[in-house]
Amino acid sequence: MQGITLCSIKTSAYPVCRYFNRTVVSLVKPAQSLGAVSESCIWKTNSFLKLFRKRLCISAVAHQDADNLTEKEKRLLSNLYTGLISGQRACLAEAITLVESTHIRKREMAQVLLQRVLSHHREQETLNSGEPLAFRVGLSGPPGAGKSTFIEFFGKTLTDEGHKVAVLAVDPSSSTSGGSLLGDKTRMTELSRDMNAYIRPSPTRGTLGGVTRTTNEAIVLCEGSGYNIILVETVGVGQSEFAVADMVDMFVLLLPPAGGDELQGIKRGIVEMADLVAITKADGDLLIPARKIQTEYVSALKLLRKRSRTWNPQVMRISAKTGEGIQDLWKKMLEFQNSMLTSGELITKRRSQQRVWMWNLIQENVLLHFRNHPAVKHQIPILEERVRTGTLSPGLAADMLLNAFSKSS
Ligand SMILES: Nc1nc2c(ncn2[C@@H]2O[C@H](COP(=O)(O)OP(=O)(O)OP(=O)(O)O)[C@@H](O)[C@H]2O)c(=O)[nH]1
Ligand SMILES: [Mg+2]
Repeated sequence: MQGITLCSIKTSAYPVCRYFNRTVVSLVKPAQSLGAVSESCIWKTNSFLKLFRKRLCISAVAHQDADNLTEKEKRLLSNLYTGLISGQRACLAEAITLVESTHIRKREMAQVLLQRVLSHHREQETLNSGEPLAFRVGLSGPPGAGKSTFIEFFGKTLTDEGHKVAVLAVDPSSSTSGGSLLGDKTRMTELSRDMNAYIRPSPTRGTLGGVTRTTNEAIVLCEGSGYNIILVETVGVGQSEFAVADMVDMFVLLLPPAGGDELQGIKRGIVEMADLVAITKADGDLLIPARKIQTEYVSALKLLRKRSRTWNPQVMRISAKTGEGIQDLWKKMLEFQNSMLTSGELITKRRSQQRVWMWNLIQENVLLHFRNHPAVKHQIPILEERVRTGTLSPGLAADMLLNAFSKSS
């Protein structure tokens, strides 16, 4: 009975932690003095209170940051936060727009919001026995591999099973073609109408080949809004997939059944990162080439360095046209998730990803600060030109710029 009471208080008390702290103390302390509460219940209560105090500290940090904000901004953030965690799509969209903003004030607000969403996220994870609430999957492949068509089919399969799916489409090609994302939206017509799916193109600016710093933050916001499967689509032509691999639990490479030449653009390093390779369009006339490519990749993967203690990358065939192989692919993905969770590799991976991401942000910001610093800004093109024409060594040019920068900062 006491266990049940404690458990139900636990669940309902999270949103009102301050009240809970007081309530539990006032309920348990007198009962304890009367000898009506067992040792184990007291122990559970104490550890739970410790957790709450920790939670209050996290809130305090967020509140400290929020102190710089005006009342109006605080109200706006509060509404956005409440709407976001209760699953309102409009609030999620607005929150992602806020984190994508380059406006300094808005970035400050975005950080306060993110901090709150992260605290909420941590609480939810604690309730989930410390296990991640969402499965993050990166999907990459060369242009035209069939990524969007696959996501449309796969996404529908997942929402039919009751999942909430968020698709973050990172598309570096859209800045040049100007309409690729529009194309994606029309290719994902069914999924974009589904109330349990949310599709969001990422802006193309940023230093990581289309993946912006905000993709990672958008993942956090989607999870805070209750999406439990996050698909991040990238075109495998640049650095973007390396950056995406550092944000997701599983990295899936989609390859069309094309000859060697067409796959030249796919860098070996990308194949090395794949936890699963899916040969797309395995239907009709393309079935035979798909089988051939599958065999080639099975042999190729055997030669690659093993990245996980428990998982061997697999090669599968799928068709988004006939649906063939897509359920099997999902089963394999769950198998991967399970094995990574059981071995503890998933948690370790997520922790190291956080660290990598922090350094990515530092690098990006330090470089931006350096390039725009008045002491070096005008020197850069002149020295670059001298290095290019061979009148100055790269090392000397770098030293000159760094010296000018450090003297003036
Ligand atoms: N036969 C067959 N064709 C497919 C399949 N999936 C996609 N296609 C076709 O392949 C072409 C490219 O598909 P997309 O889904 O747009 O490919 P993508 O990888 O998203 O392309 P980008 O976003 O431009 O990089 C389209 O003409 C699709 O109709 C499939 O399973 N079978
Ligand atoms: Mg696409």
